[in-house]
Amino acid sequence: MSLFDTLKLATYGIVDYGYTTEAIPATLDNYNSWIDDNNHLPLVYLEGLRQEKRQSLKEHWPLFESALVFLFSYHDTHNKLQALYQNDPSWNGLKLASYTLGFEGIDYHHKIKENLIEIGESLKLTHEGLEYKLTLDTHPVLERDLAMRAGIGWFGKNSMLINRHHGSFFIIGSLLLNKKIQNVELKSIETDHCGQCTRCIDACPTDAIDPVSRTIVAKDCISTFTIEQFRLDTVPSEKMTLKEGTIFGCDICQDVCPWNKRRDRLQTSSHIDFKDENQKKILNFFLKREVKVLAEDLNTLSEGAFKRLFKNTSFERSGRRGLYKNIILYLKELNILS
Ligand code: B12
Ligand code: SF4
Ligand code: SF4
Repeated sequence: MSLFDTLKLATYGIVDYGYTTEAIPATLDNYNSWIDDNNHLPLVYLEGLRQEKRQSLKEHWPLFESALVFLFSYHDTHNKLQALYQNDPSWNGLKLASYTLGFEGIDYHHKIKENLIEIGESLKLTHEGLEYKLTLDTHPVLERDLAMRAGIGWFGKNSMLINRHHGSFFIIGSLLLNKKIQNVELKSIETDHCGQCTRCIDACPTDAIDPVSRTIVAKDCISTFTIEQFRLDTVPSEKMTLKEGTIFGCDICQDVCPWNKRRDRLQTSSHIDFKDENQKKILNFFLKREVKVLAEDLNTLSEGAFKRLFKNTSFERSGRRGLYKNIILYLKELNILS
């Protein structure tokens, strides 16, 4: 039986996994020069001590010997959201990053963390003396590079890690291990499959993708502005636009990618059937009401009330104020507000 089956990985929505013993990122120089060129700003948490820790997994966790890297897909949710944007007459024109509705509408930092702990604990049962440490987005680890080293994808020109069979709509979650483990299939490093394509570069509304370095200029990315800069009152990049309705995160450079389109076609269900309570709450609050009414609600709700309403969702972290700021910019750009 493969490790995939033994660990019941499919039950967690994992679509692929890989294994590596390499502690040092293969594209470290690219990361360091990205920081030196200040392309990370305003994301200062990527520099300093956290930059040093990213230089090697042993800097982050001295016990590191190997890693299992998992891809947690939310492509199905992405398809349902696309169906809603295309076919639901009650949709108000706003768009949310599709990961916010994936994972039952629960913040993936919580949901996938639980999954990783369960997988780690079951690995311990069969590997004496095994210890693990998980890495999931917020840890000082170059996770796309880790997945690349594990042989489960390449860096697209949009800077996403793309998997040949599963596209890029997935979250990377990994277990760092204090031992090397046996009976794991080793995958060879994936080659570049972007070829001459430039669809993501052409589609990005803010020209945030640097085609030469294959990285993005963080300050120009809608995702930075709408998710990370939630305390701002001003618009720091002259390129910023939310005209397309992207009020929380942005999927545009992935929507257009042929490697996701291929996956879209393989998906059998694309009904707009969001069943989970959190999903329904998010949809009804953000995507199904007149945008001006939504803005008024966000303006009058207290921060505490908003956090209670969206507890355990991706919106709890960013809070009310950031979303209000995003929606006001959208309304102004559409000349609905002056
Ligand atoms: C900071 C950050 C952001 C920033 C900056 C993104 C960026 N592209 O750098 C912002 C806020 C903009 C952001 C946005 C998003 N993010 Co984010 N983010 C991160 C975080 C915390 C660090 C990324 C980082 O180190 N960036 C620095 C750049 C230089 O490194 P890199 O992106 O890993 O790119 C490598 C390659 O590009 C390579 N490289 C560089 N130049 C070149 C040139 C060549 C020729 C080659 C071959 C390689 C190469 O070197 C780099 C270093 O290894 C990671 C989690 C983590 N701990 O890694 C999540 C992560 C990258 N984000 C993720 C997601 C889902 C998103 C969004 C889709 C969310 C959304 N819907 O809005 C968008 C996508 C925007 C985009 N096109 O990248 C996922 C990506 C999954 C995937 N399939 O790749 C991650 C891995 C989180 C996770 N655990 O799943 N994010
Ligand atoms: S996430 Fe949106 S703004 Fe950022 S690079 Fe992709 S298309 Fe551009
Ligand atoms: S849209 Fe084209 S260039 Fe961009 S990541 Fe996908 S295949 Fe690569």
